[in-house]
Amino acid sequence: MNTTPDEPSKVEGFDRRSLQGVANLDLLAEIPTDVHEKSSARSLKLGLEAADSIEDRTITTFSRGPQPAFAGIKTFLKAPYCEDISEVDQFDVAFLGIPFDTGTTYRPGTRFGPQSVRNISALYDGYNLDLAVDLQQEISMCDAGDVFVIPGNIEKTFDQIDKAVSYIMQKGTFPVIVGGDHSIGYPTVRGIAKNFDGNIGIVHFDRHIDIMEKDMDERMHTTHYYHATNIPNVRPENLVQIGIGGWYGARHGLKVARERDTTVITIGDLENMGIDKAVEAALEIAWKGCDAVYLSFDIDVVDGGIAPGTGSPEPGGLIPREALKALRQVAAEGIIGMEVVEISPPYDTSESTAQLGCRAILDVLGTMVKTEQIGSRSAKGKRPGTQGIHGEPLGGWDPKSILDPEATRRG
Ligand SMILES: [Mn+2]
Repeated sequence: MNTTPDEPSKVEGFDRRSLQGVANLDLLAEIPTDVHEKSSARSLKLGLEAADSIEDRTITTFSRGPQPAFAGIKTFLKAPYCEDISEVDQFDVAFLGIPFDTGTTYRPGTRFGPQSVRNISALYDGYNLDLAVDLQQEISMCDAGDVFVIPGNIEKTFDQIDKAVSYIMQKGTFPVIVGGDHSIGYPTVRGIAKNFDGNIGIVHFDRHIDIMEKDMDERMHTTHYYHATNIPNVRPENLVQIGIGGWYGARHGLKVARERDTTVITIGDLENMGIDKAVEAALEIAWKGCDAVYLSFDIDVVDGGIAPGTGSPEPGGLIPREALKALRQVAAEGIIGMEVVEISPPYDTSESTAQLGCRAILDVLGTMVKTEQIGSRSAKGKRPGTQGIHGEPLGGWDPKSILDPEATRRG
């Protein structure tokens, strides 16, 4: 091809300027860079000027910013560690780890999930061409660390998780929760629902239906949606379960789903309807009579060959491109919180499973920025004194857009 870019194309109907990639290059150029510049200045102040032989004088002696990606102390996206949890309200978004795997019924190891997601997140600097967003520039985010779980006691751990999630909700910060096995899916919803005045729907991606009352006599990672849909403002008719199927899953769980009439969308349904349409239908059901939707993403909804680092892998699941697209579609409608569960690093030999969990979070946050739900594009404006991903002051998000902290406490 000897054509220059702006000559008309010989490909019928093709206009180079209509490419998302080309258009987004321009959009990204419009996003300011002042937060990056402040971050660089802060690194220089804290990390000592580099040795004389270094030509790039933004480099420091001690790594104090996002670079090198493989260096430094790994919080999620190298966001500031919110060690004093009372300061979590200074951030739009809080990453919260729940290192708990006592609810596991097969392979353990998800207690190391939050740390593995933090570790691989260092690869990313928060900007994205597909969505034309720059998380570092456009949202303030902290890593709230981990919940103090009680490995020998599921019920006490549930109370700890409920209290932690409630606290972050009451502070008005958007929670990004990383497990842990999926048993945490009950207390996460409990913590959110009791702080929300209105009904909450759930969009649940998983290969497993997870709706038995008990498994092996306890509330294991196969039971959370039985208990979550007993919460008065979390109704089973607004639970949509996407990707369910395969050969692992107790029949009595299916009986509960039938009795409660939850909506089950199999991989076959996704194939038949097409993912866009199936997710559109899922959102209609999840939102019906609700004021908010919670997103639960079990990494095992992705094919076990691509995401092997998980507790109960299953072949025949989604490919990452499909899963991420579906997640973006759910996020675009608005969500009150999200969780990513079932990443088990001991089985995750290439970190691909943790990376996919990290991408799920980035794609959801990027979509929320793009749709002006959070961050500096949000109509709610900036809150002074908040901090950007690498510790610089940045704008904020008015949580009252979806949450009234004074709302009636339930349950
Ligand atoms: Mn599962």
